[in-house]
Amino acid sequence: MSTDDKRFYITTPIYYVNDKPHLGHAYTTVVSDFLARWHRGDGFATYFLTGTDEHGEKIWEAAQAAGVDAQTFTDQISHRFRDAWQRLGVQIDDYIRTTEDRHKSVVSAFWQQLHDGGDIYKAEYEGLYSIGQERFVTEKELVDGKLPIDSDPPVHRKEENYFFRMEKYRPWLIEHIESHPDFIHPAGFRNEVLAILREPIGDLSISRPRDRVPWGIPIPWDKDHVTYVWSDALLNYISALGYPDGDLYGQFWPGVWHMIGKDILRQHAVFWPTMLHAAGVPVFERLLVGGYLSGDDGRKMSKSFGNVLDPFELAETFGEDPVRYYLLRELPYGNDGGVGTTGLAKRYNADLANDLGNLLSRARKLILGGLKGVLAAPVQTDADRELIAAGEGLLAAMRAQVRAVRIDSALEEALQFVRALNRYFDSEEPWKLARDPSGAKRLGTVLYNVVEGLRIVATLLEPAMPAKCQAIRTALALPDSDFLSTQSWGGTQVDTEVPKKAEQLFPRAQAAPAESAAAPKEEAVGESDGTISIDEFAKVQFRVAEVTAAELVPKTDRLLKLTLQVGDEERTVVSGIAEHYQPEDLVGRRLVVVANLAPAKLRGIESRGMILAAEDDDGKLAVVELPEGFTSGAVVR
Ligand code: ME8
Repeated sequence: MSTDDKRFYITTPIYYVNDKPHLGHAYTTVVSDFLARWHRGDGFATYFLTGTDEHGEKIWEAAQAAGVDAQTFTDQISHRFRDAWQRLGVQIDDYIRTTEDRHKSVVSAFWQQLHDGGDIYKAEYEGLYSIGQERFVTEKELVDGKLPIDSDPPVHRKEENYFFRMEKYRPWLIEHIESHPDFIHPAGFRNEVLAILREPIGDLSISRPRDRVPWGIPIPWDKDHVTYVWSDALLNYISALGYPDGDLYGQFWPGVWHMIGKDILRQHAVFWPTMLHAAGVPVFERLLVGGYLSGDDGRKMSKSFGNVLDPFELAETFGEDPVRYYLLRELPYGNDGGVGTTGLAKRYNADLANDLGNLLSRARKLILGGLKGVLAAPVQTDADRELIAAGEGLLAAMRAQVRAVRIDSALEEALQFVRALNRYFDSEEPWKLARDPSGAKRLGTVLYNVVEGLRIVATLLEPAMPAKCQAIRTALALPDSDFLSTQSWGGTQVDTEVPKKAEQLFPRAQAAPAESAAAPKEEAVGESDGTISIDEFAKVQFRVAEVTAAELVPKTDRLLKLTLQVGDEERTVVSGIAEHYQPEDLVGRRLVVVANLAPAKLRGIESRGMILAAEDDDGKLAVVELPEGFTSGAVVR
């Protein structure tokens, strides 16, 4: 990508169609989709390519095992990948399949050119071959007789192949990597490639005998051979643009970011640039190497280990945007990391249900209750400046992280701003302003600012969660806005009328008891109609508790630590009622406590029980109280 002319081309690996899409494939695709959407939003002419890799021995064998012809087989699986990306809200510009004519003709012409230029020769090859990785391997790479990534050992092969004089370009490649520090990212992988290049890399076998592997693109000067799958697949990145003279090629090559997993580093960092250079084609701008997602057994998520998570199922359970958010937020790009439904539910509840979803619903409640649903003109004060500056600076902060491919940090910037909005909301106490006739002007300002902050968040989080951000706008009657509009506070129309009803955007997810059973649900109910039996009710013990001491939990705005006398027993309960009561007002009151609730730690304090309180639609809250004369400890039935 060139920053001066703002063009951005981004690609994923083209996936093998011997496997159905799993969360590992989804990871690279969602990261790429995020980057494409981000750059599109940030004013770049953007082109996003993905697709499927459909030739070679592995696919041929898989089709045979499935008992169908190879083309039918590849058609089916290629569609599954396409459907998965659609289900995850991935917005692609083109979907390349290596069995398409537009691709095959580029592959033939490309190798013919290298052949004509003297860079191809024929020789006998003898060695060990990994069918899983579709490449020859050396003894040095094997652990217990096989590649660690493979389930089967390599096979012995002796055959005639055509070779590309790759070794000849090794000095050039070293020089190119050394003089382009951003060419391979993160730096650890750049160093790994430089280490590979310190020793001879040999020449690259680019063909297979047709009688052994019939499923490939014919070598144009020798029809008894077909292209090796990698000498076919890598060219997708230019064939899709109409290389050598298509308009898209002229517009987008070579300003491309290739997103890959570390399993295919050597092919992209060594084979691909030397191929391009030999053909006189400028090399790609950046290679961005992602780590592995591991399954619940700690190993790389892959079909051969049987530890994959299905993106369709996850999207069904959590919705596609929470899955996207989780993949983008959880791991720094380039690192390995474990993923699962427990982690997803946790991340979802913390960032989306608690921080973002609650803020939206609290703001809506007060706008509907305190402002009759219509936003008023703000009168900003010094107390608002810090929030405004943070909002106006969010685009620049996120952009810096995205350009450095720290997507997790970019999202964290947005979430920090959401947390700042929550703190602002809590410290301004708009629910009190709503009860005070002289507070109307301030109430209007505070709620305007919260909505404006949410507008900025919904604009800049859109590349991560396109559908949910649209739903936030719908819930607040906000129009679509572009990235640049977030740099000046005030994009929200003053007379905006907020709709009375809106879907609950991020209902809390139940923590997954097992890796698969998580579901974002509202409060759990006993039967489908919400009733519970007398026996179930009888399990809950309500008791009268007298408040003997109360204090604000340090560094929170909402939590009070209450010391309660329940009969002879003293206990501590942490309760989220600080917005509604001064601690000293509670001392001496007799409240109702759920006495047999399992203890929970809140902000490091063990809370034993829960206080009953009523909350109405305007956010008004009152504790349930007993008149004087009731002794503490009395049972409530
Ligand atoms: O290699 N964690 O296709 P492929 C993270 N056809 N990413 C993962 C992953 C995991 N557990 N599992 C898969 C091929 N991926 C070739 C590519 S490109 C010209 C040809 C992702 O179906 C990751 O991006 O085996 C990895 O590089 C890619 O899927 C491999 O997909």
